Amino acid sequence: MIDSLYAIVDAEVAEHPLALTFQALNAGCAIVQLRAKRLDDMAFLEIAKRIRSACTHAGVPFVVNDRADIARLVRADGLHLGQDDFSIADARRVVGDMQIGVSTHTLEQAEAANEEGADLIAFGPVFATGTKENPDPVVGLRALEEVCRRVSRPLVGIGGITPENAGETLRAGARYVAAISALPRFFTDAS
Ligand code: TZP
Ligand code: MG
Repeated sequence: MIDSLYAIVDAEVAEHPLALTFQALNAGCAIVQLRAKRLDDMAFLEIAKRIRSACTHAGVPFVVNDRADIARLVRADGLHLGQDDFSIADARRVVGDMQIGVSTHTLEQAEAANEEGADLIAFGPVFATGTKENPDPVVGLRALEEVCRRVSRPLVGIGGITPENAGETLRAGARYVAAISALPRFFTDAS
C-alpha cells in the first residue's frame, strides 16, 4: 500500500517538513507534494528546493501545489492545481509538459479535468477532513468508484485518508491515496 501513497507535505501542518519528507521517501511512497498556503515566496522556494533534491536522490516524483512559477524554478516533476487555480492550458504555458494534477470534488469536475488533459485527478474529500479550509462536501467511496469508472486518467483519493481506510479507497479504484494530517501515521503505525 505504501507504494500507492501520495505524501502531501504541508508546511503549515508538518512540524518538520523536510524530516517528514525523508520519512515518506524512506518508507517507499510513490509521490511527494509540497503544499504551503501561507509561506512567503522565499520560504516556499527554499523548502521546495530541499524537497526537490531529496526526491531526486530517492527517484520519487516531486509535485508543487498551486505555484506554477515555483514548480518551474525547481524543475518539479509535477504541478497540482485546484479549481480556483490556473487552467491546465494556462499552467502549461508556464511549466511546459510537466505532469499536471487537478483537484476535483464532483463527477463533472473530474470529467472536465480528464478532457482538459490532466495527468492525474484528485477526487475528494473521500472522508471528513479537518485540514482543508472550507472543504467541499464529503464525496464518499461510492462516488469515488463512479468517477474511477468514468475517467481514464489515474485517480487520487484525498480527504481524511488514514492507514485504516487507505485499502478500501484503493479498492474503490483509486491509483493513489493522498494524506496530509495522517501522513506520519503511515510510517509509525504497524498497519
Ligand atoms: N483536498 C481535498 S481534501 C484535502 C485536500 C487538499 C485535505 C486533505 O487533508 P487530510 O488531512 O489528509 O484530510
Ligand atoms: Mg490550489
